[in-house]
Amino acid sequence: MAKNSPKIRLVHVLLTGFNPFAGEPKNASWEVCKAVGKSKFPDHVRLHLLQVPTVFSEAIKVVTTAIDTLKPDIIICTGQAGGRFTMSIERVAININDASIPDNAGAQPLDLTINNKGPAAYFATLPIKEIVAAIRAEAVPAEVSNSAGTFVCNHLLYGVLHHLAIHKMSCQAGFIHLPFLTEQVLDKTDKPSLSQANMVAGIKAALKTAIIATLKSN
Ligand code: PCA
Repeated sequence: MAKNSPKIRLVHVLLTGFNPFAGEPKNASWEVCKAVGKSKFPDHVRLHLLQVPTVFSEAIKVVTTAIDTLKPDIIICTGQAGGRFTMSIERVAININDASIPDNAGAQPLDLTINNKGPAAYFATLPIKEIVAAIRAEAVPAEVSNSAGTFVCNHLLYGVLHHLAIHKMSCQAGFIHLPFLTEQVLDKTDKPSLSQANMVAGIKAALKTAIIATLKSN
């Protein structure tokens, strides 16, 4: 580094993906996270990868424990949304568990609040519109999504945002749902997919956007 060049502060990024569920051998989100983890990032970026169990409560515990240890500046959780066409940047998490299938521990909560003292919803704090634009600039389909569902992904996003709110931790946090990987739909003629390379490029664009926003804000 040149003698008088300004020092860029370290940015810690927590990137999570889920383990396989619903009988699928792989979860697109974790496959993409692993591949993103093999990419080269600038020296001031520390990327922390975490695999999250597709289990109610456990998912929140695992991620909030990592947040308390790492104190990340940016948290991007990802999950698979088989059937979606685009990378979906979630705007909001709602305070409800309403599972149409059991989680990986066999629990299937119906119409239950996640936290009976928490608000009805939390908004993600990532720059969601900028992230959509950055992913599209990589020629990868992306959109803002106004529902993360009512299964473990919405549950995790709600739990993370609630944890940050009650501990007054200021960081950018949000969730990106990913379509199936192309390799997952070879025998599913009615399901859309994106390639792993496209989704890796999309997540890297999302990370870059959030990192720039973080550095600008302080
Ligand atoms: N997708 C599920 C949970 C785990 C995952 O990858 C969801 O959309 O809730």
